[in-house]
Amino acid sequence: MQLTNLSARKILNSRKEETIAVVAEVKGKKIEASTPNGKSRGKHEVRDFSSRGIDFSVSFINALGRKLVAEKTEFEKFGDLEQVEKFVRRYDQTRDLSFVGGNTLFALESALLKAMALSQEQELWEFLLGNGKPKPSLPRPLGNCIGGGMHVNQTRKIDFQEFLLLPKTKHFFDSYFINLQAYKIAKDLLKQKDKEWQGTLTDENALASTLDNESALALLQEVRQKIKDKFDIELELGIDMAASNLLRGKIYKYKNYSSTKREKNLTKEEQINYVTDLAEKYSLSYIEDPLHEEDFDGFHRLRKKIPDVLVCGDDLTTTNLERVQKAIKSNAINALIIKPNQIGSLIETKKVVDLAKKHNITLIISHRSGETMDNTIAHLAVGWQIPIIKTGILGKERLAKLNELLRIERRIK
Ligand code: 2PG
Ligand code: MG
Repeated sequence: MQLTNLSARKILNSRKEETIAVVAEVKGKKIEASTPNGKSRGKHEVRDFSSRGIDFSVSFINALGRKLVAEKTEFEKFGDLEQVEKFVRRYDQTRDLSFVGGNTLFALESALLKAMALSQEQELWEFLLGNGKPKPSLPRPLGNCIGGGMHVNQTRKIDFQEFLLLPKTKHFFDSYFINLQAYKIAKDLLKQKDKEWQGTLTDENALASTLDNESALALLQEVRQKIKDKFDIELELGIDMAASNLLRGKIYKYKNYSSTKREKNLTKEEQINYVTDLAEKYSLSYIEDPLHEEDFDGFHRLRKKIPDVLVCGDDLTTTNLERVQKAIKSNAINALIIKPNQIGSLIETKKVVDLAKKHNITLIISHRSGETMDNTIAHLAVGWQIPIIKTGILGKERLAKLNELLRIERRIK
């Protein structure tokens, strides 16, 4: 494939922050890719845009685009992205990609991949899956129903960042439908139980309740029961504690701990016991970042106490091969969040996916809180056969991914 044009421009994400969109032109057709931004970012993520500012990132892509077009560079397969990475590395030798930015590289590589698929008259998921592969399966949607933490801008809010729903169904469509129903039930229950709630939503369109952490979990247990009674479908529950954001010094500080005791400080030991109790009391299936982003040992000790729960690394691992290797070696996780823009490079992201699969780690590909209409992660989920996708329940940027998966499911059938 030879590009006839490759250029970048600034756009706004769902939080009205600036981000990058890249347009590639091939065979007279244009495709676009854009990149989301995180707010509750892990310390070890690469930088989002150039330290010289997003305008510099845009000009960098434009200059690279002119060069690739002028030199008639060929792109046929995923591995060809190495050429782009070599070029970027000539200019940016920093560990955290601070010269060009991880979002810049991710948007660029997503656009090139989409263009390669287009030039072979394939969809991106088909292109990534390759020929002769068995019929792919769709990921299960992990939907954010209630939220708090850094994704909510109000004084009274839940400490945990996300309360997540994972329906157990055979088809993607049914899970998508159940998440919508569960969201509606949760909203009705909140209207009755959360007298202070003004109808506010989180950055990811989850319900920004003012309930304490445990009351929110109890409410979701009710939702789970109602779904069971009405549809006879099991709804698994999870939380993203984003625990690094709770840490002050060596103490986890809660502001909305329980209905009787709003403020509460927990040591590492107490935090491990608290999470264990919550997992048992509310039969949680999934817990993301239950301890802070440097505490591999804490993750490991928690894992031993709740062996049947998915203990997932996000800020802990930041889609970084070395950190994922360390997490696997120290038996800190059995589940892993994949966010390509945490590391920037799709080649590195794929290495992380392959390593995790080799070690039977359950993978979850994830949106960011500040999203765009881009649907690349939906295609990566199918093309790389990732079993779970975390991408909210409502809002046009989240639906852009979910609707794309619905479409792919119909095509595969
Ligand atoms: C998370 C993400 C997405 P952010 O912590 O899992 O939900 O948040 O994109 O703000 O880092
Ligand atoms: Mg997270």
